[in-house]
Amino acid sequence: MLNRREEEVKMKDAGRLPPGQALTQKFPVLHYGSVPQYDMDTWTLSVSGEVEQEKSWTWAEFQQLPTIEVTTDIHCVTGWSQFDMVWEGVLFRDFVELFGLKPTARFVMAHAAGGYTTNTPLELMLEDNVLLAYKYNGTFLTPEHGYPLRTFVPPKYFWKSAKWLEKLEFISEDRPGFWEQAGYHNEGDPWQEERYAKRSSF
Ligand SMILES: Nc1nc2c(c(=O)[nH]1)N[C@H]1C(S)=C(S)[C@@H](COP(=O)(O)O)O[C@H]1N2
Ligand SMILES: [Mo]
Repeated sequence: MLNRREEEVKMKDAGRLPPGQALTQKFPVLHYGSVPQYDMDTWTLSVSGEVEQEKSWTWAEFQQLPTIEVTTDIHCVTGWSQFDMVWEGVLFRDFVELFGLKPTARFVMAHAAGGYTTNTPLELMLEDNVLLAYKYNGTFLTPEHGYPLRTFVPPKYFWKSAKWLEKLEFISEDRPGFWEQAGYHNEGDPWQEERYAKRSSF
């Protein structure tokens, strides 16, 4: 096995390490606030806003939905990247078929425990690798990594992947989420190094 430094050089050469990032070989835990504890008998995921049908799923119902596995890299705005992570969950693109979107739906606000939110364009959420993820490396997420469910949006910095997801709100006009209000870039593309907003675009 390559050491961290060798692996970093290899991935940089392969074009897989975005500018200003360093490789980590462990899975860091990072969030604002504390890890929520859920009673899975009462937990639900709900969808609202510009949808054809408002709906919610219990944990048992959610786990009945077909899942896919994706192996991909993630990049945290604080500077670490992790390669070849194996995630499993419901493909977001398939999920929206279950309730239907109004033509006015253009952005998605993910609402998570403790008031954490993050905004993304709908178009991005419909890409190939975007999941409502609940397994990592074949086992359920640990509480600190977002159990039971998180959004998984690997094309963007990892703050766009909301741990402890509770609600998806489909909106017609963009508005900034938690970190986006606090000065992070609205788009957060690691390849463009969109870490912080030069000035607020709102
Ligand atoms: N609910 C919630 N989700 C969150 C955060 C948070 O503070 N709260 N932090 C984000 C940030 S900045 C990162 S880097 C990743 C970290 O995920 P991890 O702890 O599983 O590595 O979670 C993201 N999702
Ligand atoms: Mo982050």
